[in-house]
Amino acid sequence: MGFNRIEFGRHRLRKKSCQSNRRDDDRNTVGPAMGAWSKKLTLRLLGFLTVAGIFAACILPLTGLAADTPRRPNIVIILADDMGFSDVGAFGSEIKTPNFDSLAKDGVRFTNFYTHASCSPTRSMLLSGVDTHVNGLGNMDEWTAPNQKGVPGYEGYLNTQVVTLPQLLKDAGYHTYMVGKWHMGKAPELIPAARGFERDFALLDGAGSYWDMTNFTGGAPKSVFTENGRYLTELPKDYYATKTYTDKMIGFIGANHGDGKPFFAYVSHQAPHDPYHLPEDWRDRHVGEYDVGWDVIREARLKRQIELGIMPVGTLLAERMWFLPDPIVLAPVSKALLGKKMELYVGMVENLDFHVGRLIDYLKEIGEYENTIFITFGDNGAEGSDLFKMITGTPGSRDFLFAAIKWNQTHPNAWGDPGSYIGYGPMWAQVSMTPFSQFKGWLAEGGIRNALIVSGPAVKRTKGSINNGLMHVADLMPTLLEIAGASYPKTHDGRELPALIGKPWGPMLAGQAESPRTGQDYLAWELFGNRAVRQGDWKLRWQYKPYGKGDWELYNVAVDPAERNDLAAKHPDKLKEMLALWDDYVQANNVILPSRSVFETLEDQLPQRVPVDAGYPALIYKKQFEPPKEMMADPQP
Ligand SMILES: [Ca+2]
Repeated sequence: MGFNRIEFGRHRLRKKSCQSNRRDDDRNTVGPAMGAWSKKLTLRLLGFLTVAGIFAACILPLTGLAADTPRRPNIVIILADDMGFSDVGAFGSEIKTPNFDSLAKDGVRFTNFYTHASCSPTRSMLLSGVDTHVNGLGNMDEWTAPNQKGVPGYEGYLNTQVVTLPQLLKDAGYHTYMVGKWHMGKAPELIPAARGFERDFALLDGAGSYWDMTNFTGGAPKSVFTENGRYLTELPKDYYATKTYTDKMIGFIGANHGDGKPFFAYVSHQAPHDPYHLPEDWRDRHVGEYDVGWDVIREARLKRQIELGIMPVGTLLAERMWFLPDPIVLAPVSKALLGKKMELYVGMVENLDFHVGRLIDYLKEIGEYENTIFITFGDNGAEGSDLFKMITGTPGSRDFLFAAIKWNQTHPNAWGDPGSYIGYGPMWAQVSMTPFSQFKGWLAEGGIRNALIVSGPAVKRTKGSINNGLMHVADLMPTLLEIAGASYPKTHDGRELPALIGKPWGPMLAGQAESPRTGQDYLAWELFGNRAVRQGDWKLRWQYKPYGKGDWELYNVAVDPAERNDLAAKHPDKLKEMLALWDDYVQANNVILPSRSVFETLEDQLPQRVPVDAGYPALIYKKQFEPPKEMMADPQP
């Protein structure tokens, strides 16, 4: 029996049997109620102590044991924006991420962890534990369909029907701090300070410049920031997003350090979301290393994943997407320019890792590292869409003109500077999502499966080990409440709260279970009209053409994580079973498929095939015309 579990049980007992002896600081150690897992243990302990005598239980706090009462752990969530499954070294990357890797070495890596396919839907489930179609992010604000407008659950921000994780942790006696990207509402009642964060330094938008307040469109040209509940008029001097967020978080933690309260730190980085803005000394650390192109890097990553045990032996890569060229056909200058985009992305990840390391070092310095749970992951698949093209729109339009003025640093020597906008494109997004297919925005594994690392006092599994249990971002609410000794209430501020969809990780982190889910539990997603369900090894999927078939597809993702082999026709019974789960999900969460989708015309926009055949396109392969030598002559005077 793990140390933590005994502690939980003992305190629970103490609270029940010796109310009068309870001191104030006990309240921070014991919550009003425990999860089922802790309750079971409590009952077991109660049985034991009946024999030992209630008297003994009552004097326990008065003896030496009270002195070593463990403090509740601090909780740090490091959320990376659009970072892919295979982008940290511990998950098979060649990118240098010593700090993420050190957390993996001290903790456990999880290979079957799911988020949602884009930023705000994931974040809404992280902080509420409630399904997106209930919590307000049934669609992204930016893409709400006409038939979803005005429907509860589709507000486009984290609605006020839900209670947030920081609010409940604050109620349970935690300090609650957040830095970085918020993306869940800008009105005063929706900002971090109104949703349970005691201190914040937050970018309320979904993205923007890393150097200043420049945003993307003529309609909303300025990023909105808050600090401790006030909207900022300007940014601090020497602002650089990743660095400033880290500095602010260190400041928040330091300001209250030593007051006996644990803290919850939500470190919601903007990096490595595009545009790739980087200090100069981080831009040129890998010059030329990616000129080999995407196929070689992807193969090398899968090889390492298999060696590490992240992917099973025999795993196949997703096919290169049909509209992407084999890098072999590209001219050297194209390879170098496309490679340079990846170099910048790699710089973004390495710079992020550096600042994560600063936070780790700070916690070590003040003696808090050992008592801190770290949870790190990316919020969705890597970004394969051309966001800049979406932003600039049609030549002559307002947004196009805005970009021409504010985002005009297009020369490769300026990439990384203010005013430059570089994203790495679908070819490199596929690399980031090795071995999966597709990327952010889609419900293929490449859109929703991410690399999760958990380390710290709650983790009793072998350090550095890997687990394949089926997990979900909404699990964090019940998991962290349990760790804090708190519980999810039925009502908050007089309103009835929606049900949690997640499962607590306690038994799994303690090494007593391999997954928080039984074979009967399922996960489901809907975004932009695409749909998916996962139960056990099976995955059901419906996606718009040409990323999907415009029909239901069925995969065994345990043996086919790249979703290469559609088994819908081969397993009609399984298909039917999974469709019933989809119906159940729709019913339970009021899923309204959008009448308009950002993806509905995609089939017309993308090329049907890529020009990789020998001799095509003619322009690339055209040879210099050499006239017959005997017909050549000098110009006449
Ligand atoms: Ca994101």
